[in-house]
Amino acid sequence: MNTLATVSVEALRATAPRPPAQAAAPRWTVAQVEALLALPLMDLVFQAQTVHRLHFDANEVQLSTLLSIKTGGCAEDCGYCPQSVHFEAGVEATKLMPLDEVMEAAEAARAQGATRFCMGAAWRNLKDRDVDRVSAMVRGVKGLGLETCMTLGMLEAHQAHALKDAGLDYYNHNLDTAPELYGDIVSTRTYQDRLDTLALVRDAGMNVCCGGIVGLGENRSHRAGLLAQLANLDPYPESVPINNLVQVAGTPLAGTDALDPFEFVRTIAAARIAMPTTMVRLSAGREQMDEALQALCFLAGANSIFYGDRLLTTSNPQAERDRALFARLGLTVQGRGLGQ
Ligand code: SAM
Ligand code: DTB
Ligand code: SF4
Repeated sequence: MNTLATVSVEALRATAPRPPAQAAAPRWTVAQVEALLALPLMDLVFQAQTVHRLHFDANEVQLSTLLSIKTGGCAEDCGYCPQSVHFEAGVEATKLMPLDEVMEAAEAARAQGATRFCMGAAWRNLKDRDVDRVSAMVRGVKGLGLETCMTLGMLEAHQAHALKDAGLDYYNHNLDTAPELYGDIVSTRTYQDRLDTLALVRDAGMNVCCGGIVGLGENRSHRAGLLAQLANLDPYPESVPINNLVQVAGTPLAGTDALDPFEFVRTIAAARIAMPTTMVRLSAGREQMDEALQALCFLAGANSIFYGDRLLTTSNPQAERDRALFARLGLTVQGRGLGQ
């Protein structure tokens, strides 16, 4: 009798010699991302749109609304941020917002058509004394049928688990720029601190929202460095916000030469190609972009925006104006009907 015929493929695989364990090779090198960024724009956008269509409805956009639940007075010194206590940017510090006000804002966001509600606090790190209050916000907002996202600074493992237990869907924590430029932009924490919190978020079972900010005076190689870091997170983030610096007087980066808008489009396109299934969010800086540029960003693979007239401390296009843009572009809203 041919015994082999009765042995399952699984059993054979289980006994087969295994290759020696190797560190996983990075999916993307900085040079590879830089080569993408250097493509002729039409080729790059075509490639990004092709990848986009393999995984998404190319005419659909997802809407997230932001709420600053604790503004200003932040101990960190991120050179782009008006909420740092180190700079005079005219932002008044507030205490943590009461639950009923958060619920009111979330209900308004839902009524406008948002499907995700992102709550941001200007904290270096979450304190144990605030865990119950932010957890109550997660439960409340989730109870409205919205996806929940929070960005509260650095976390410890038990805090990440508490947020997950409360039902938090996404935690936003950006790498912001390339590792080698990070120290020029922020001195009060390290790149590794950011990576550590991201690992805790992942370990606790939450979705990761992690992106960056361009227009800081970085070069193309830095933008490639940021995207390679993001794409090589294993797994890569489910959401990747790409922010264009909103220059606020009083912050050290105010007065930086504005980024060429086509470089911004290239960054979006390369993010789409390097992270094919992520939601690429066209984030801060939309108010300063015209509608044709935003359309080009959607063509390059952006499929999510911050929606509502405020970001955290700065302004964002009016919801009505965005709805008119969706109608003009024939974009539908994820979870809603055309242009609603
Ligand atoms: N404090 C938390 C932290 O830094 O992780 C959460 C809030 S912080 C405001 C979230 C992100 O907003 C930053 O990582 C940065 O990418 C973005 N951001 C802050 N100020 C900005 C600005 N002036 N223009 C564009 N993006 C900005
Ligand atoms: C992200 O990447 N961008 C958002 C959100 N995550 C928290 C914040 C943008 C802030 C823009 C400046 C402000 O309004 O203060
Ligand atoms: Fe604080 Fe976040 Fe602003 Fe940095 S970006 S100063 S951590 S609020």
